[in-house]
Amino acid sequence: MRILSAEFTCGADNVRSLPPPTLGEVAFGGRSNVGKSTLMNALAQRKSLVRTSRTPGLTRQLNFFALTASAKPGEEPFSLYLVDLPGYGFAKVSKKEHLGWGPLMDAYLGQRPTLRAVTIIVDVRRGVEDEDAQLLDFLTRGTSREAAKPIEVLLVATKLDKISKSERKPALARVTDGAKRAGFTGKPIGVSGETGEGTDLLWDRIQKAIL
Ligand SMILES: Nc1nc2c(ncn2[C@@H]2O[C@H](COP(=O)(O)OP(=O)(O)O)[C@@H](O)[C@H]2O)c(=O)[nH]1
Ligand SMILES: [Mg+2]
Repeated sequence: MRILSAEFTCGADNVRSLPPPTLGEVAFGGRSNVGKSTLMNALAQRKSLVRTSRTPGLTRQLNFFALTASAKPGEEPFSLYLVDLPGYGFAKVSKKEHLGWGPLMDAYLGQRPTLRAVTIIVDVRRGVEDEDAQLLDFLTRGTSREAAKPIEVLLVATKLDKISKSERKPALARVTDGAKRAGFTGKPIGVSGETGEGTDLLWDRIQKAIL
């Protein structure tokens, strides 16, 4: 994928501050520190479009990044938003916030008309954990989006570079099994945000979901 432009558009901490629903959107969710920002930067082919850190962030807002990309030279470019969802599974988040996704996430995931795909990122070494399973379950039930088009769920196992070649197959099989228990029957896409491995395949899936 050739990225022709990538820029931060806005952050939204309530439904009214969401940008107008003009471009197709792919949202990224995952536990804090799973490697979400690193993967989004790898997809955008930018070093620091999305801030990365060693300390899990407290940001509760949705951040929108507008990208224009072209799959092959001479092919019509397309535009989309990558949407950074708040990281979950962070112990310092209050008990109250922990229960449920909060009104913004509920409204966004349940009703956003331009939301085409949600990428759920798990650590290939840890597999599908409780909150990943909750999100998978919420998205695959589908009933929560009566008013809007169904969305594609993309399950991504990242930090593939952290395990040896021989560990990959069993680790990915564990991710597949964990997802199945949450009602998701697809296969995970193995990637590394660090080396960029697997991001071409992920882009293919994103492009298909957007167009
Ligand atoms: N080895 C390796 N480290 C990664 C990878 N992705 C992220 N990291 C590291 O994991 C930490 C958290 O990454 P970040 O992208 O900020 O996570 P986020 O909280 O999910 O946005 C950082 O120290 C990254 O350098 C990866 O694919 N491979
Ligand atoms: Mg981040």
